[in-house]
Amino acid sequence: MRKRITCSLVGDAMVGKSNLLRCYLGKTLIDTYAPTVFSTIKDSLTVGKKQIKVKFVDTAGQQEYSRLRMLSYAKSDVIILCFSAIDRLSYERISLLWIPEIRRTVKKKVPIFLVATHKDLKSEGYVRRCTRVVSKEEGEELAEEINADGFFETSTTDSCCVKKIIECAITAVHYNRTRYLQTLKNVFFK
Ligand SMILES: Nc1nc2c(ncn2[C@@H]2O[C@H](COP(=O)(O)OP(=O)(O)O)[C@@H](O)[C@H]2O)c(=O)[nH]1
Ligand SMILES: [Mg+2]
Repeated sequence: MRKRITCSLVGDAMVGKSNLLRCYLGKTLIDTYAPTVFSTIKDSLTVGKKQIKVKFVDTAGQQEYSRLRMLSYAKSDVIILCFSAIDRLSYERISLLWIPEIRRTVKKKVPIFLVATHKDLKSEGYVRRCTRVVSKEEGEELAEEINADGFFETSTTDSCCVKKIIECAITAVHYNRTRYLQTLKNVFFK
C-alpha cells in the first residue's frame, strides 16, 4: 500500500496556517486567535484516478514550542511555508528563521511551497496606513531565493485557491514518488 503523504504547515504564529487548513478541509474558520500547539489531521484526495492518503501537520509558530514543533514535522514529505502579506516581519523570518529550521529538522530534501496569506487584507485602508504590505513580486523573489518549488498569494476568502495550493503540494510529492518507482522498475524489471 502507498505510504501516506505528510504535508506540514510551518511559519510564524498568527499568519493563518490553521485557518488555511480549515479552509481546505471545509471546516468553519476561526475568527479569534487560538494558538496551535500541534495537531495532525488525516485526509485523502484524488490525483488523476488515484486516491492519495494525506496527513496534515499543523504546527505552532511560537518559539517556546520549537522543540515540539521540530519533532512534529520532522517526517514531512512536503512543506507549506507561510508568511502574512501584511506582516513584513513574518516575511523576513522566512529566510532568517524558517528555512534554517526546516533544513535542520527535515533530513531529506522535500518540496517547499511558499504561501503569502491574508491577501484579502492587503487592500484595506487601515492596513496600508500602518504597514508596508509585502508585494507579490517580493514574494516571488523570496521564493526564488530560498529555492521554493512554488509561490502563491491567497486568503481564506478564496477557498478555490487554497484548494489548488494544497493539491499542488500533494501532487508534487505523488508524482516524484511515481517517477522514482518507475525508475526502480525500469532498472530491475527491464
Ligand atoms: N482576513 C483574513 N483573516 C485571516 C486569514 N487567515 C487567517 N486569518 C485570521 O488570522 C488570525 C490567525 O489565524 P490562524 O490560522 O490561527 O494563524 P496560525 O497561528 O498561523 O495558525 C485569526 O484571527 C484568523 O481569523 C485570511 O486569509 N484573511
Ligand atoms: Mg495555528
